[in-house]
Amino acid sequence: LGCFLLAGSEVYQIATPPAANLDESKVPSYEEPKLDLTNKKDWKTTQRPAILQLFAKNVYGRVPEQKIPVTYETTATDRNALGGIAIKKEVTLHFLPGDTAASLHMMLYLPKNAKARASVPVFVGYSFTPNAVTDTSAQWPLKEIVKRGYGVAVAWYWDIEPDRANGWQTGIRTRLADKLKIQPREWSALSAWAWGLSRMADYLKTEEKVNPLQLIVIGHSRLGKAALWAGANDQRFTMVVSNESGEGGAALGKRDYGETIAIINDKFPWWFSPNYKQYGSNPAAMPTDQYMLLSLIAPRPLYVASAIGDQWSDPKGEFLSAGLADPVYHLFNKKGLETASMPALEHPVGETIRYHIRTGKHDLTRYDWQQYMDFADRQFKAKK
Ligand code: GTR
Repeated sequence: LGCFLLAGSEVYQIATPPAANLDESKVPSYEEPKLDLTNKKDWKTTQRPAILQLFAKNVYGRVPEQKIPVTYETTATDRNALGGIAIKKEVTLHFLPGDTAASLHMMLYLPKNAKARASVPVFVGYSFTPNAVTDTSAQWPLKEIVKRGYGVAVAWYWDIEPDRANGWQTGIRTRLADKLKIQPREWSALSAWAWGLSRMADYLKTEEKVNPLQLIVIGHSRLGKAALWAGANDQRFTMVVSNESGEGGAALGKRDYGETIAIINDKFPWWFSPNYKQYGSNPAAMPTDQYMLLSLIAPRPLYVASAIGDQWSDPKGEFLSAGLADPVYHLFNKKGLETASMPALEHPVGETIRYHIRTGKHDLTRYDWQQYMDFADRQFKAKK
């Protein structure tokens, strides 16, 4: 009937998931929870906090609000990085005195030619690879980003929690349990990764060359889920980019296409809260859906991107989800996606919510980055 997955001493009970549906004509009808919107004030003071809580309770677990002292150690500075166009700093964020493993190793690249007193917008995100590899990774076209006047702050997500079933035992969920006053099973790997992104933001606020009002949180796939959850919790991220975040990210969970809640909880139970498991067999019972997570980003600029070769992430479900967030943007007199028909390949659409679907497979590409920078240029132009 079901199976048990043992992850350290954590026990997750999961029903064996049915195979994914990848046929649009076989998508069963589904109903989305309705937001009963009234005005901006009510949204900010009542509805938004309530929805955030629902996601913490049912999907990701909490992100602890407890503040802890963090020390910053600059371990290297290269004033001639990326062929001479960037200043590269390597900064370790120490979360626990005397515990070298409770730390995050961040790389920060800033354009060298920025005017003496100017500060720059910065992309903040995790990479799938350790720093030495990320430096030359195709997913991080650092030179091109820096040339366009953006900074990049990037770290390997395994520093916060190794991405495997028992990762929580050696990651910060265990190491910081006392300090943060939260037990490991009250949150999840995704919440831990989101927490780490906020700690990067804390550091960036101390860098005078970084514009504290232009922090763009970005992530691909599972790291896109983390970026969205971080952006929902931490409004210091003034723009949010989801690159093919799919199930548990931008895609609608009640829409049965591609990866499902049952499949993702079966394969990656540690990403989500134990409570999320119950919705695998009954997504209709879920009080939330992912468009509500996107709504929590409002009125900040949001970019949701898909790839045609990445049907597992449900491009259409990501597009529909982005559009369903429009009404909350309207409360702030902002235009959101404003279209019900999916655009052609490589034809980004939308105003404060932007969407594209491109040719190619599941990946974070140069094309994607170019669209994010074009979007950020427009969003931040007035303030640059
Ligand atoms: C897949 C997973 C997706 C996505 C992806 C990734 O295996 O099913 O939800 O997160 O991994 O992170 O590349």
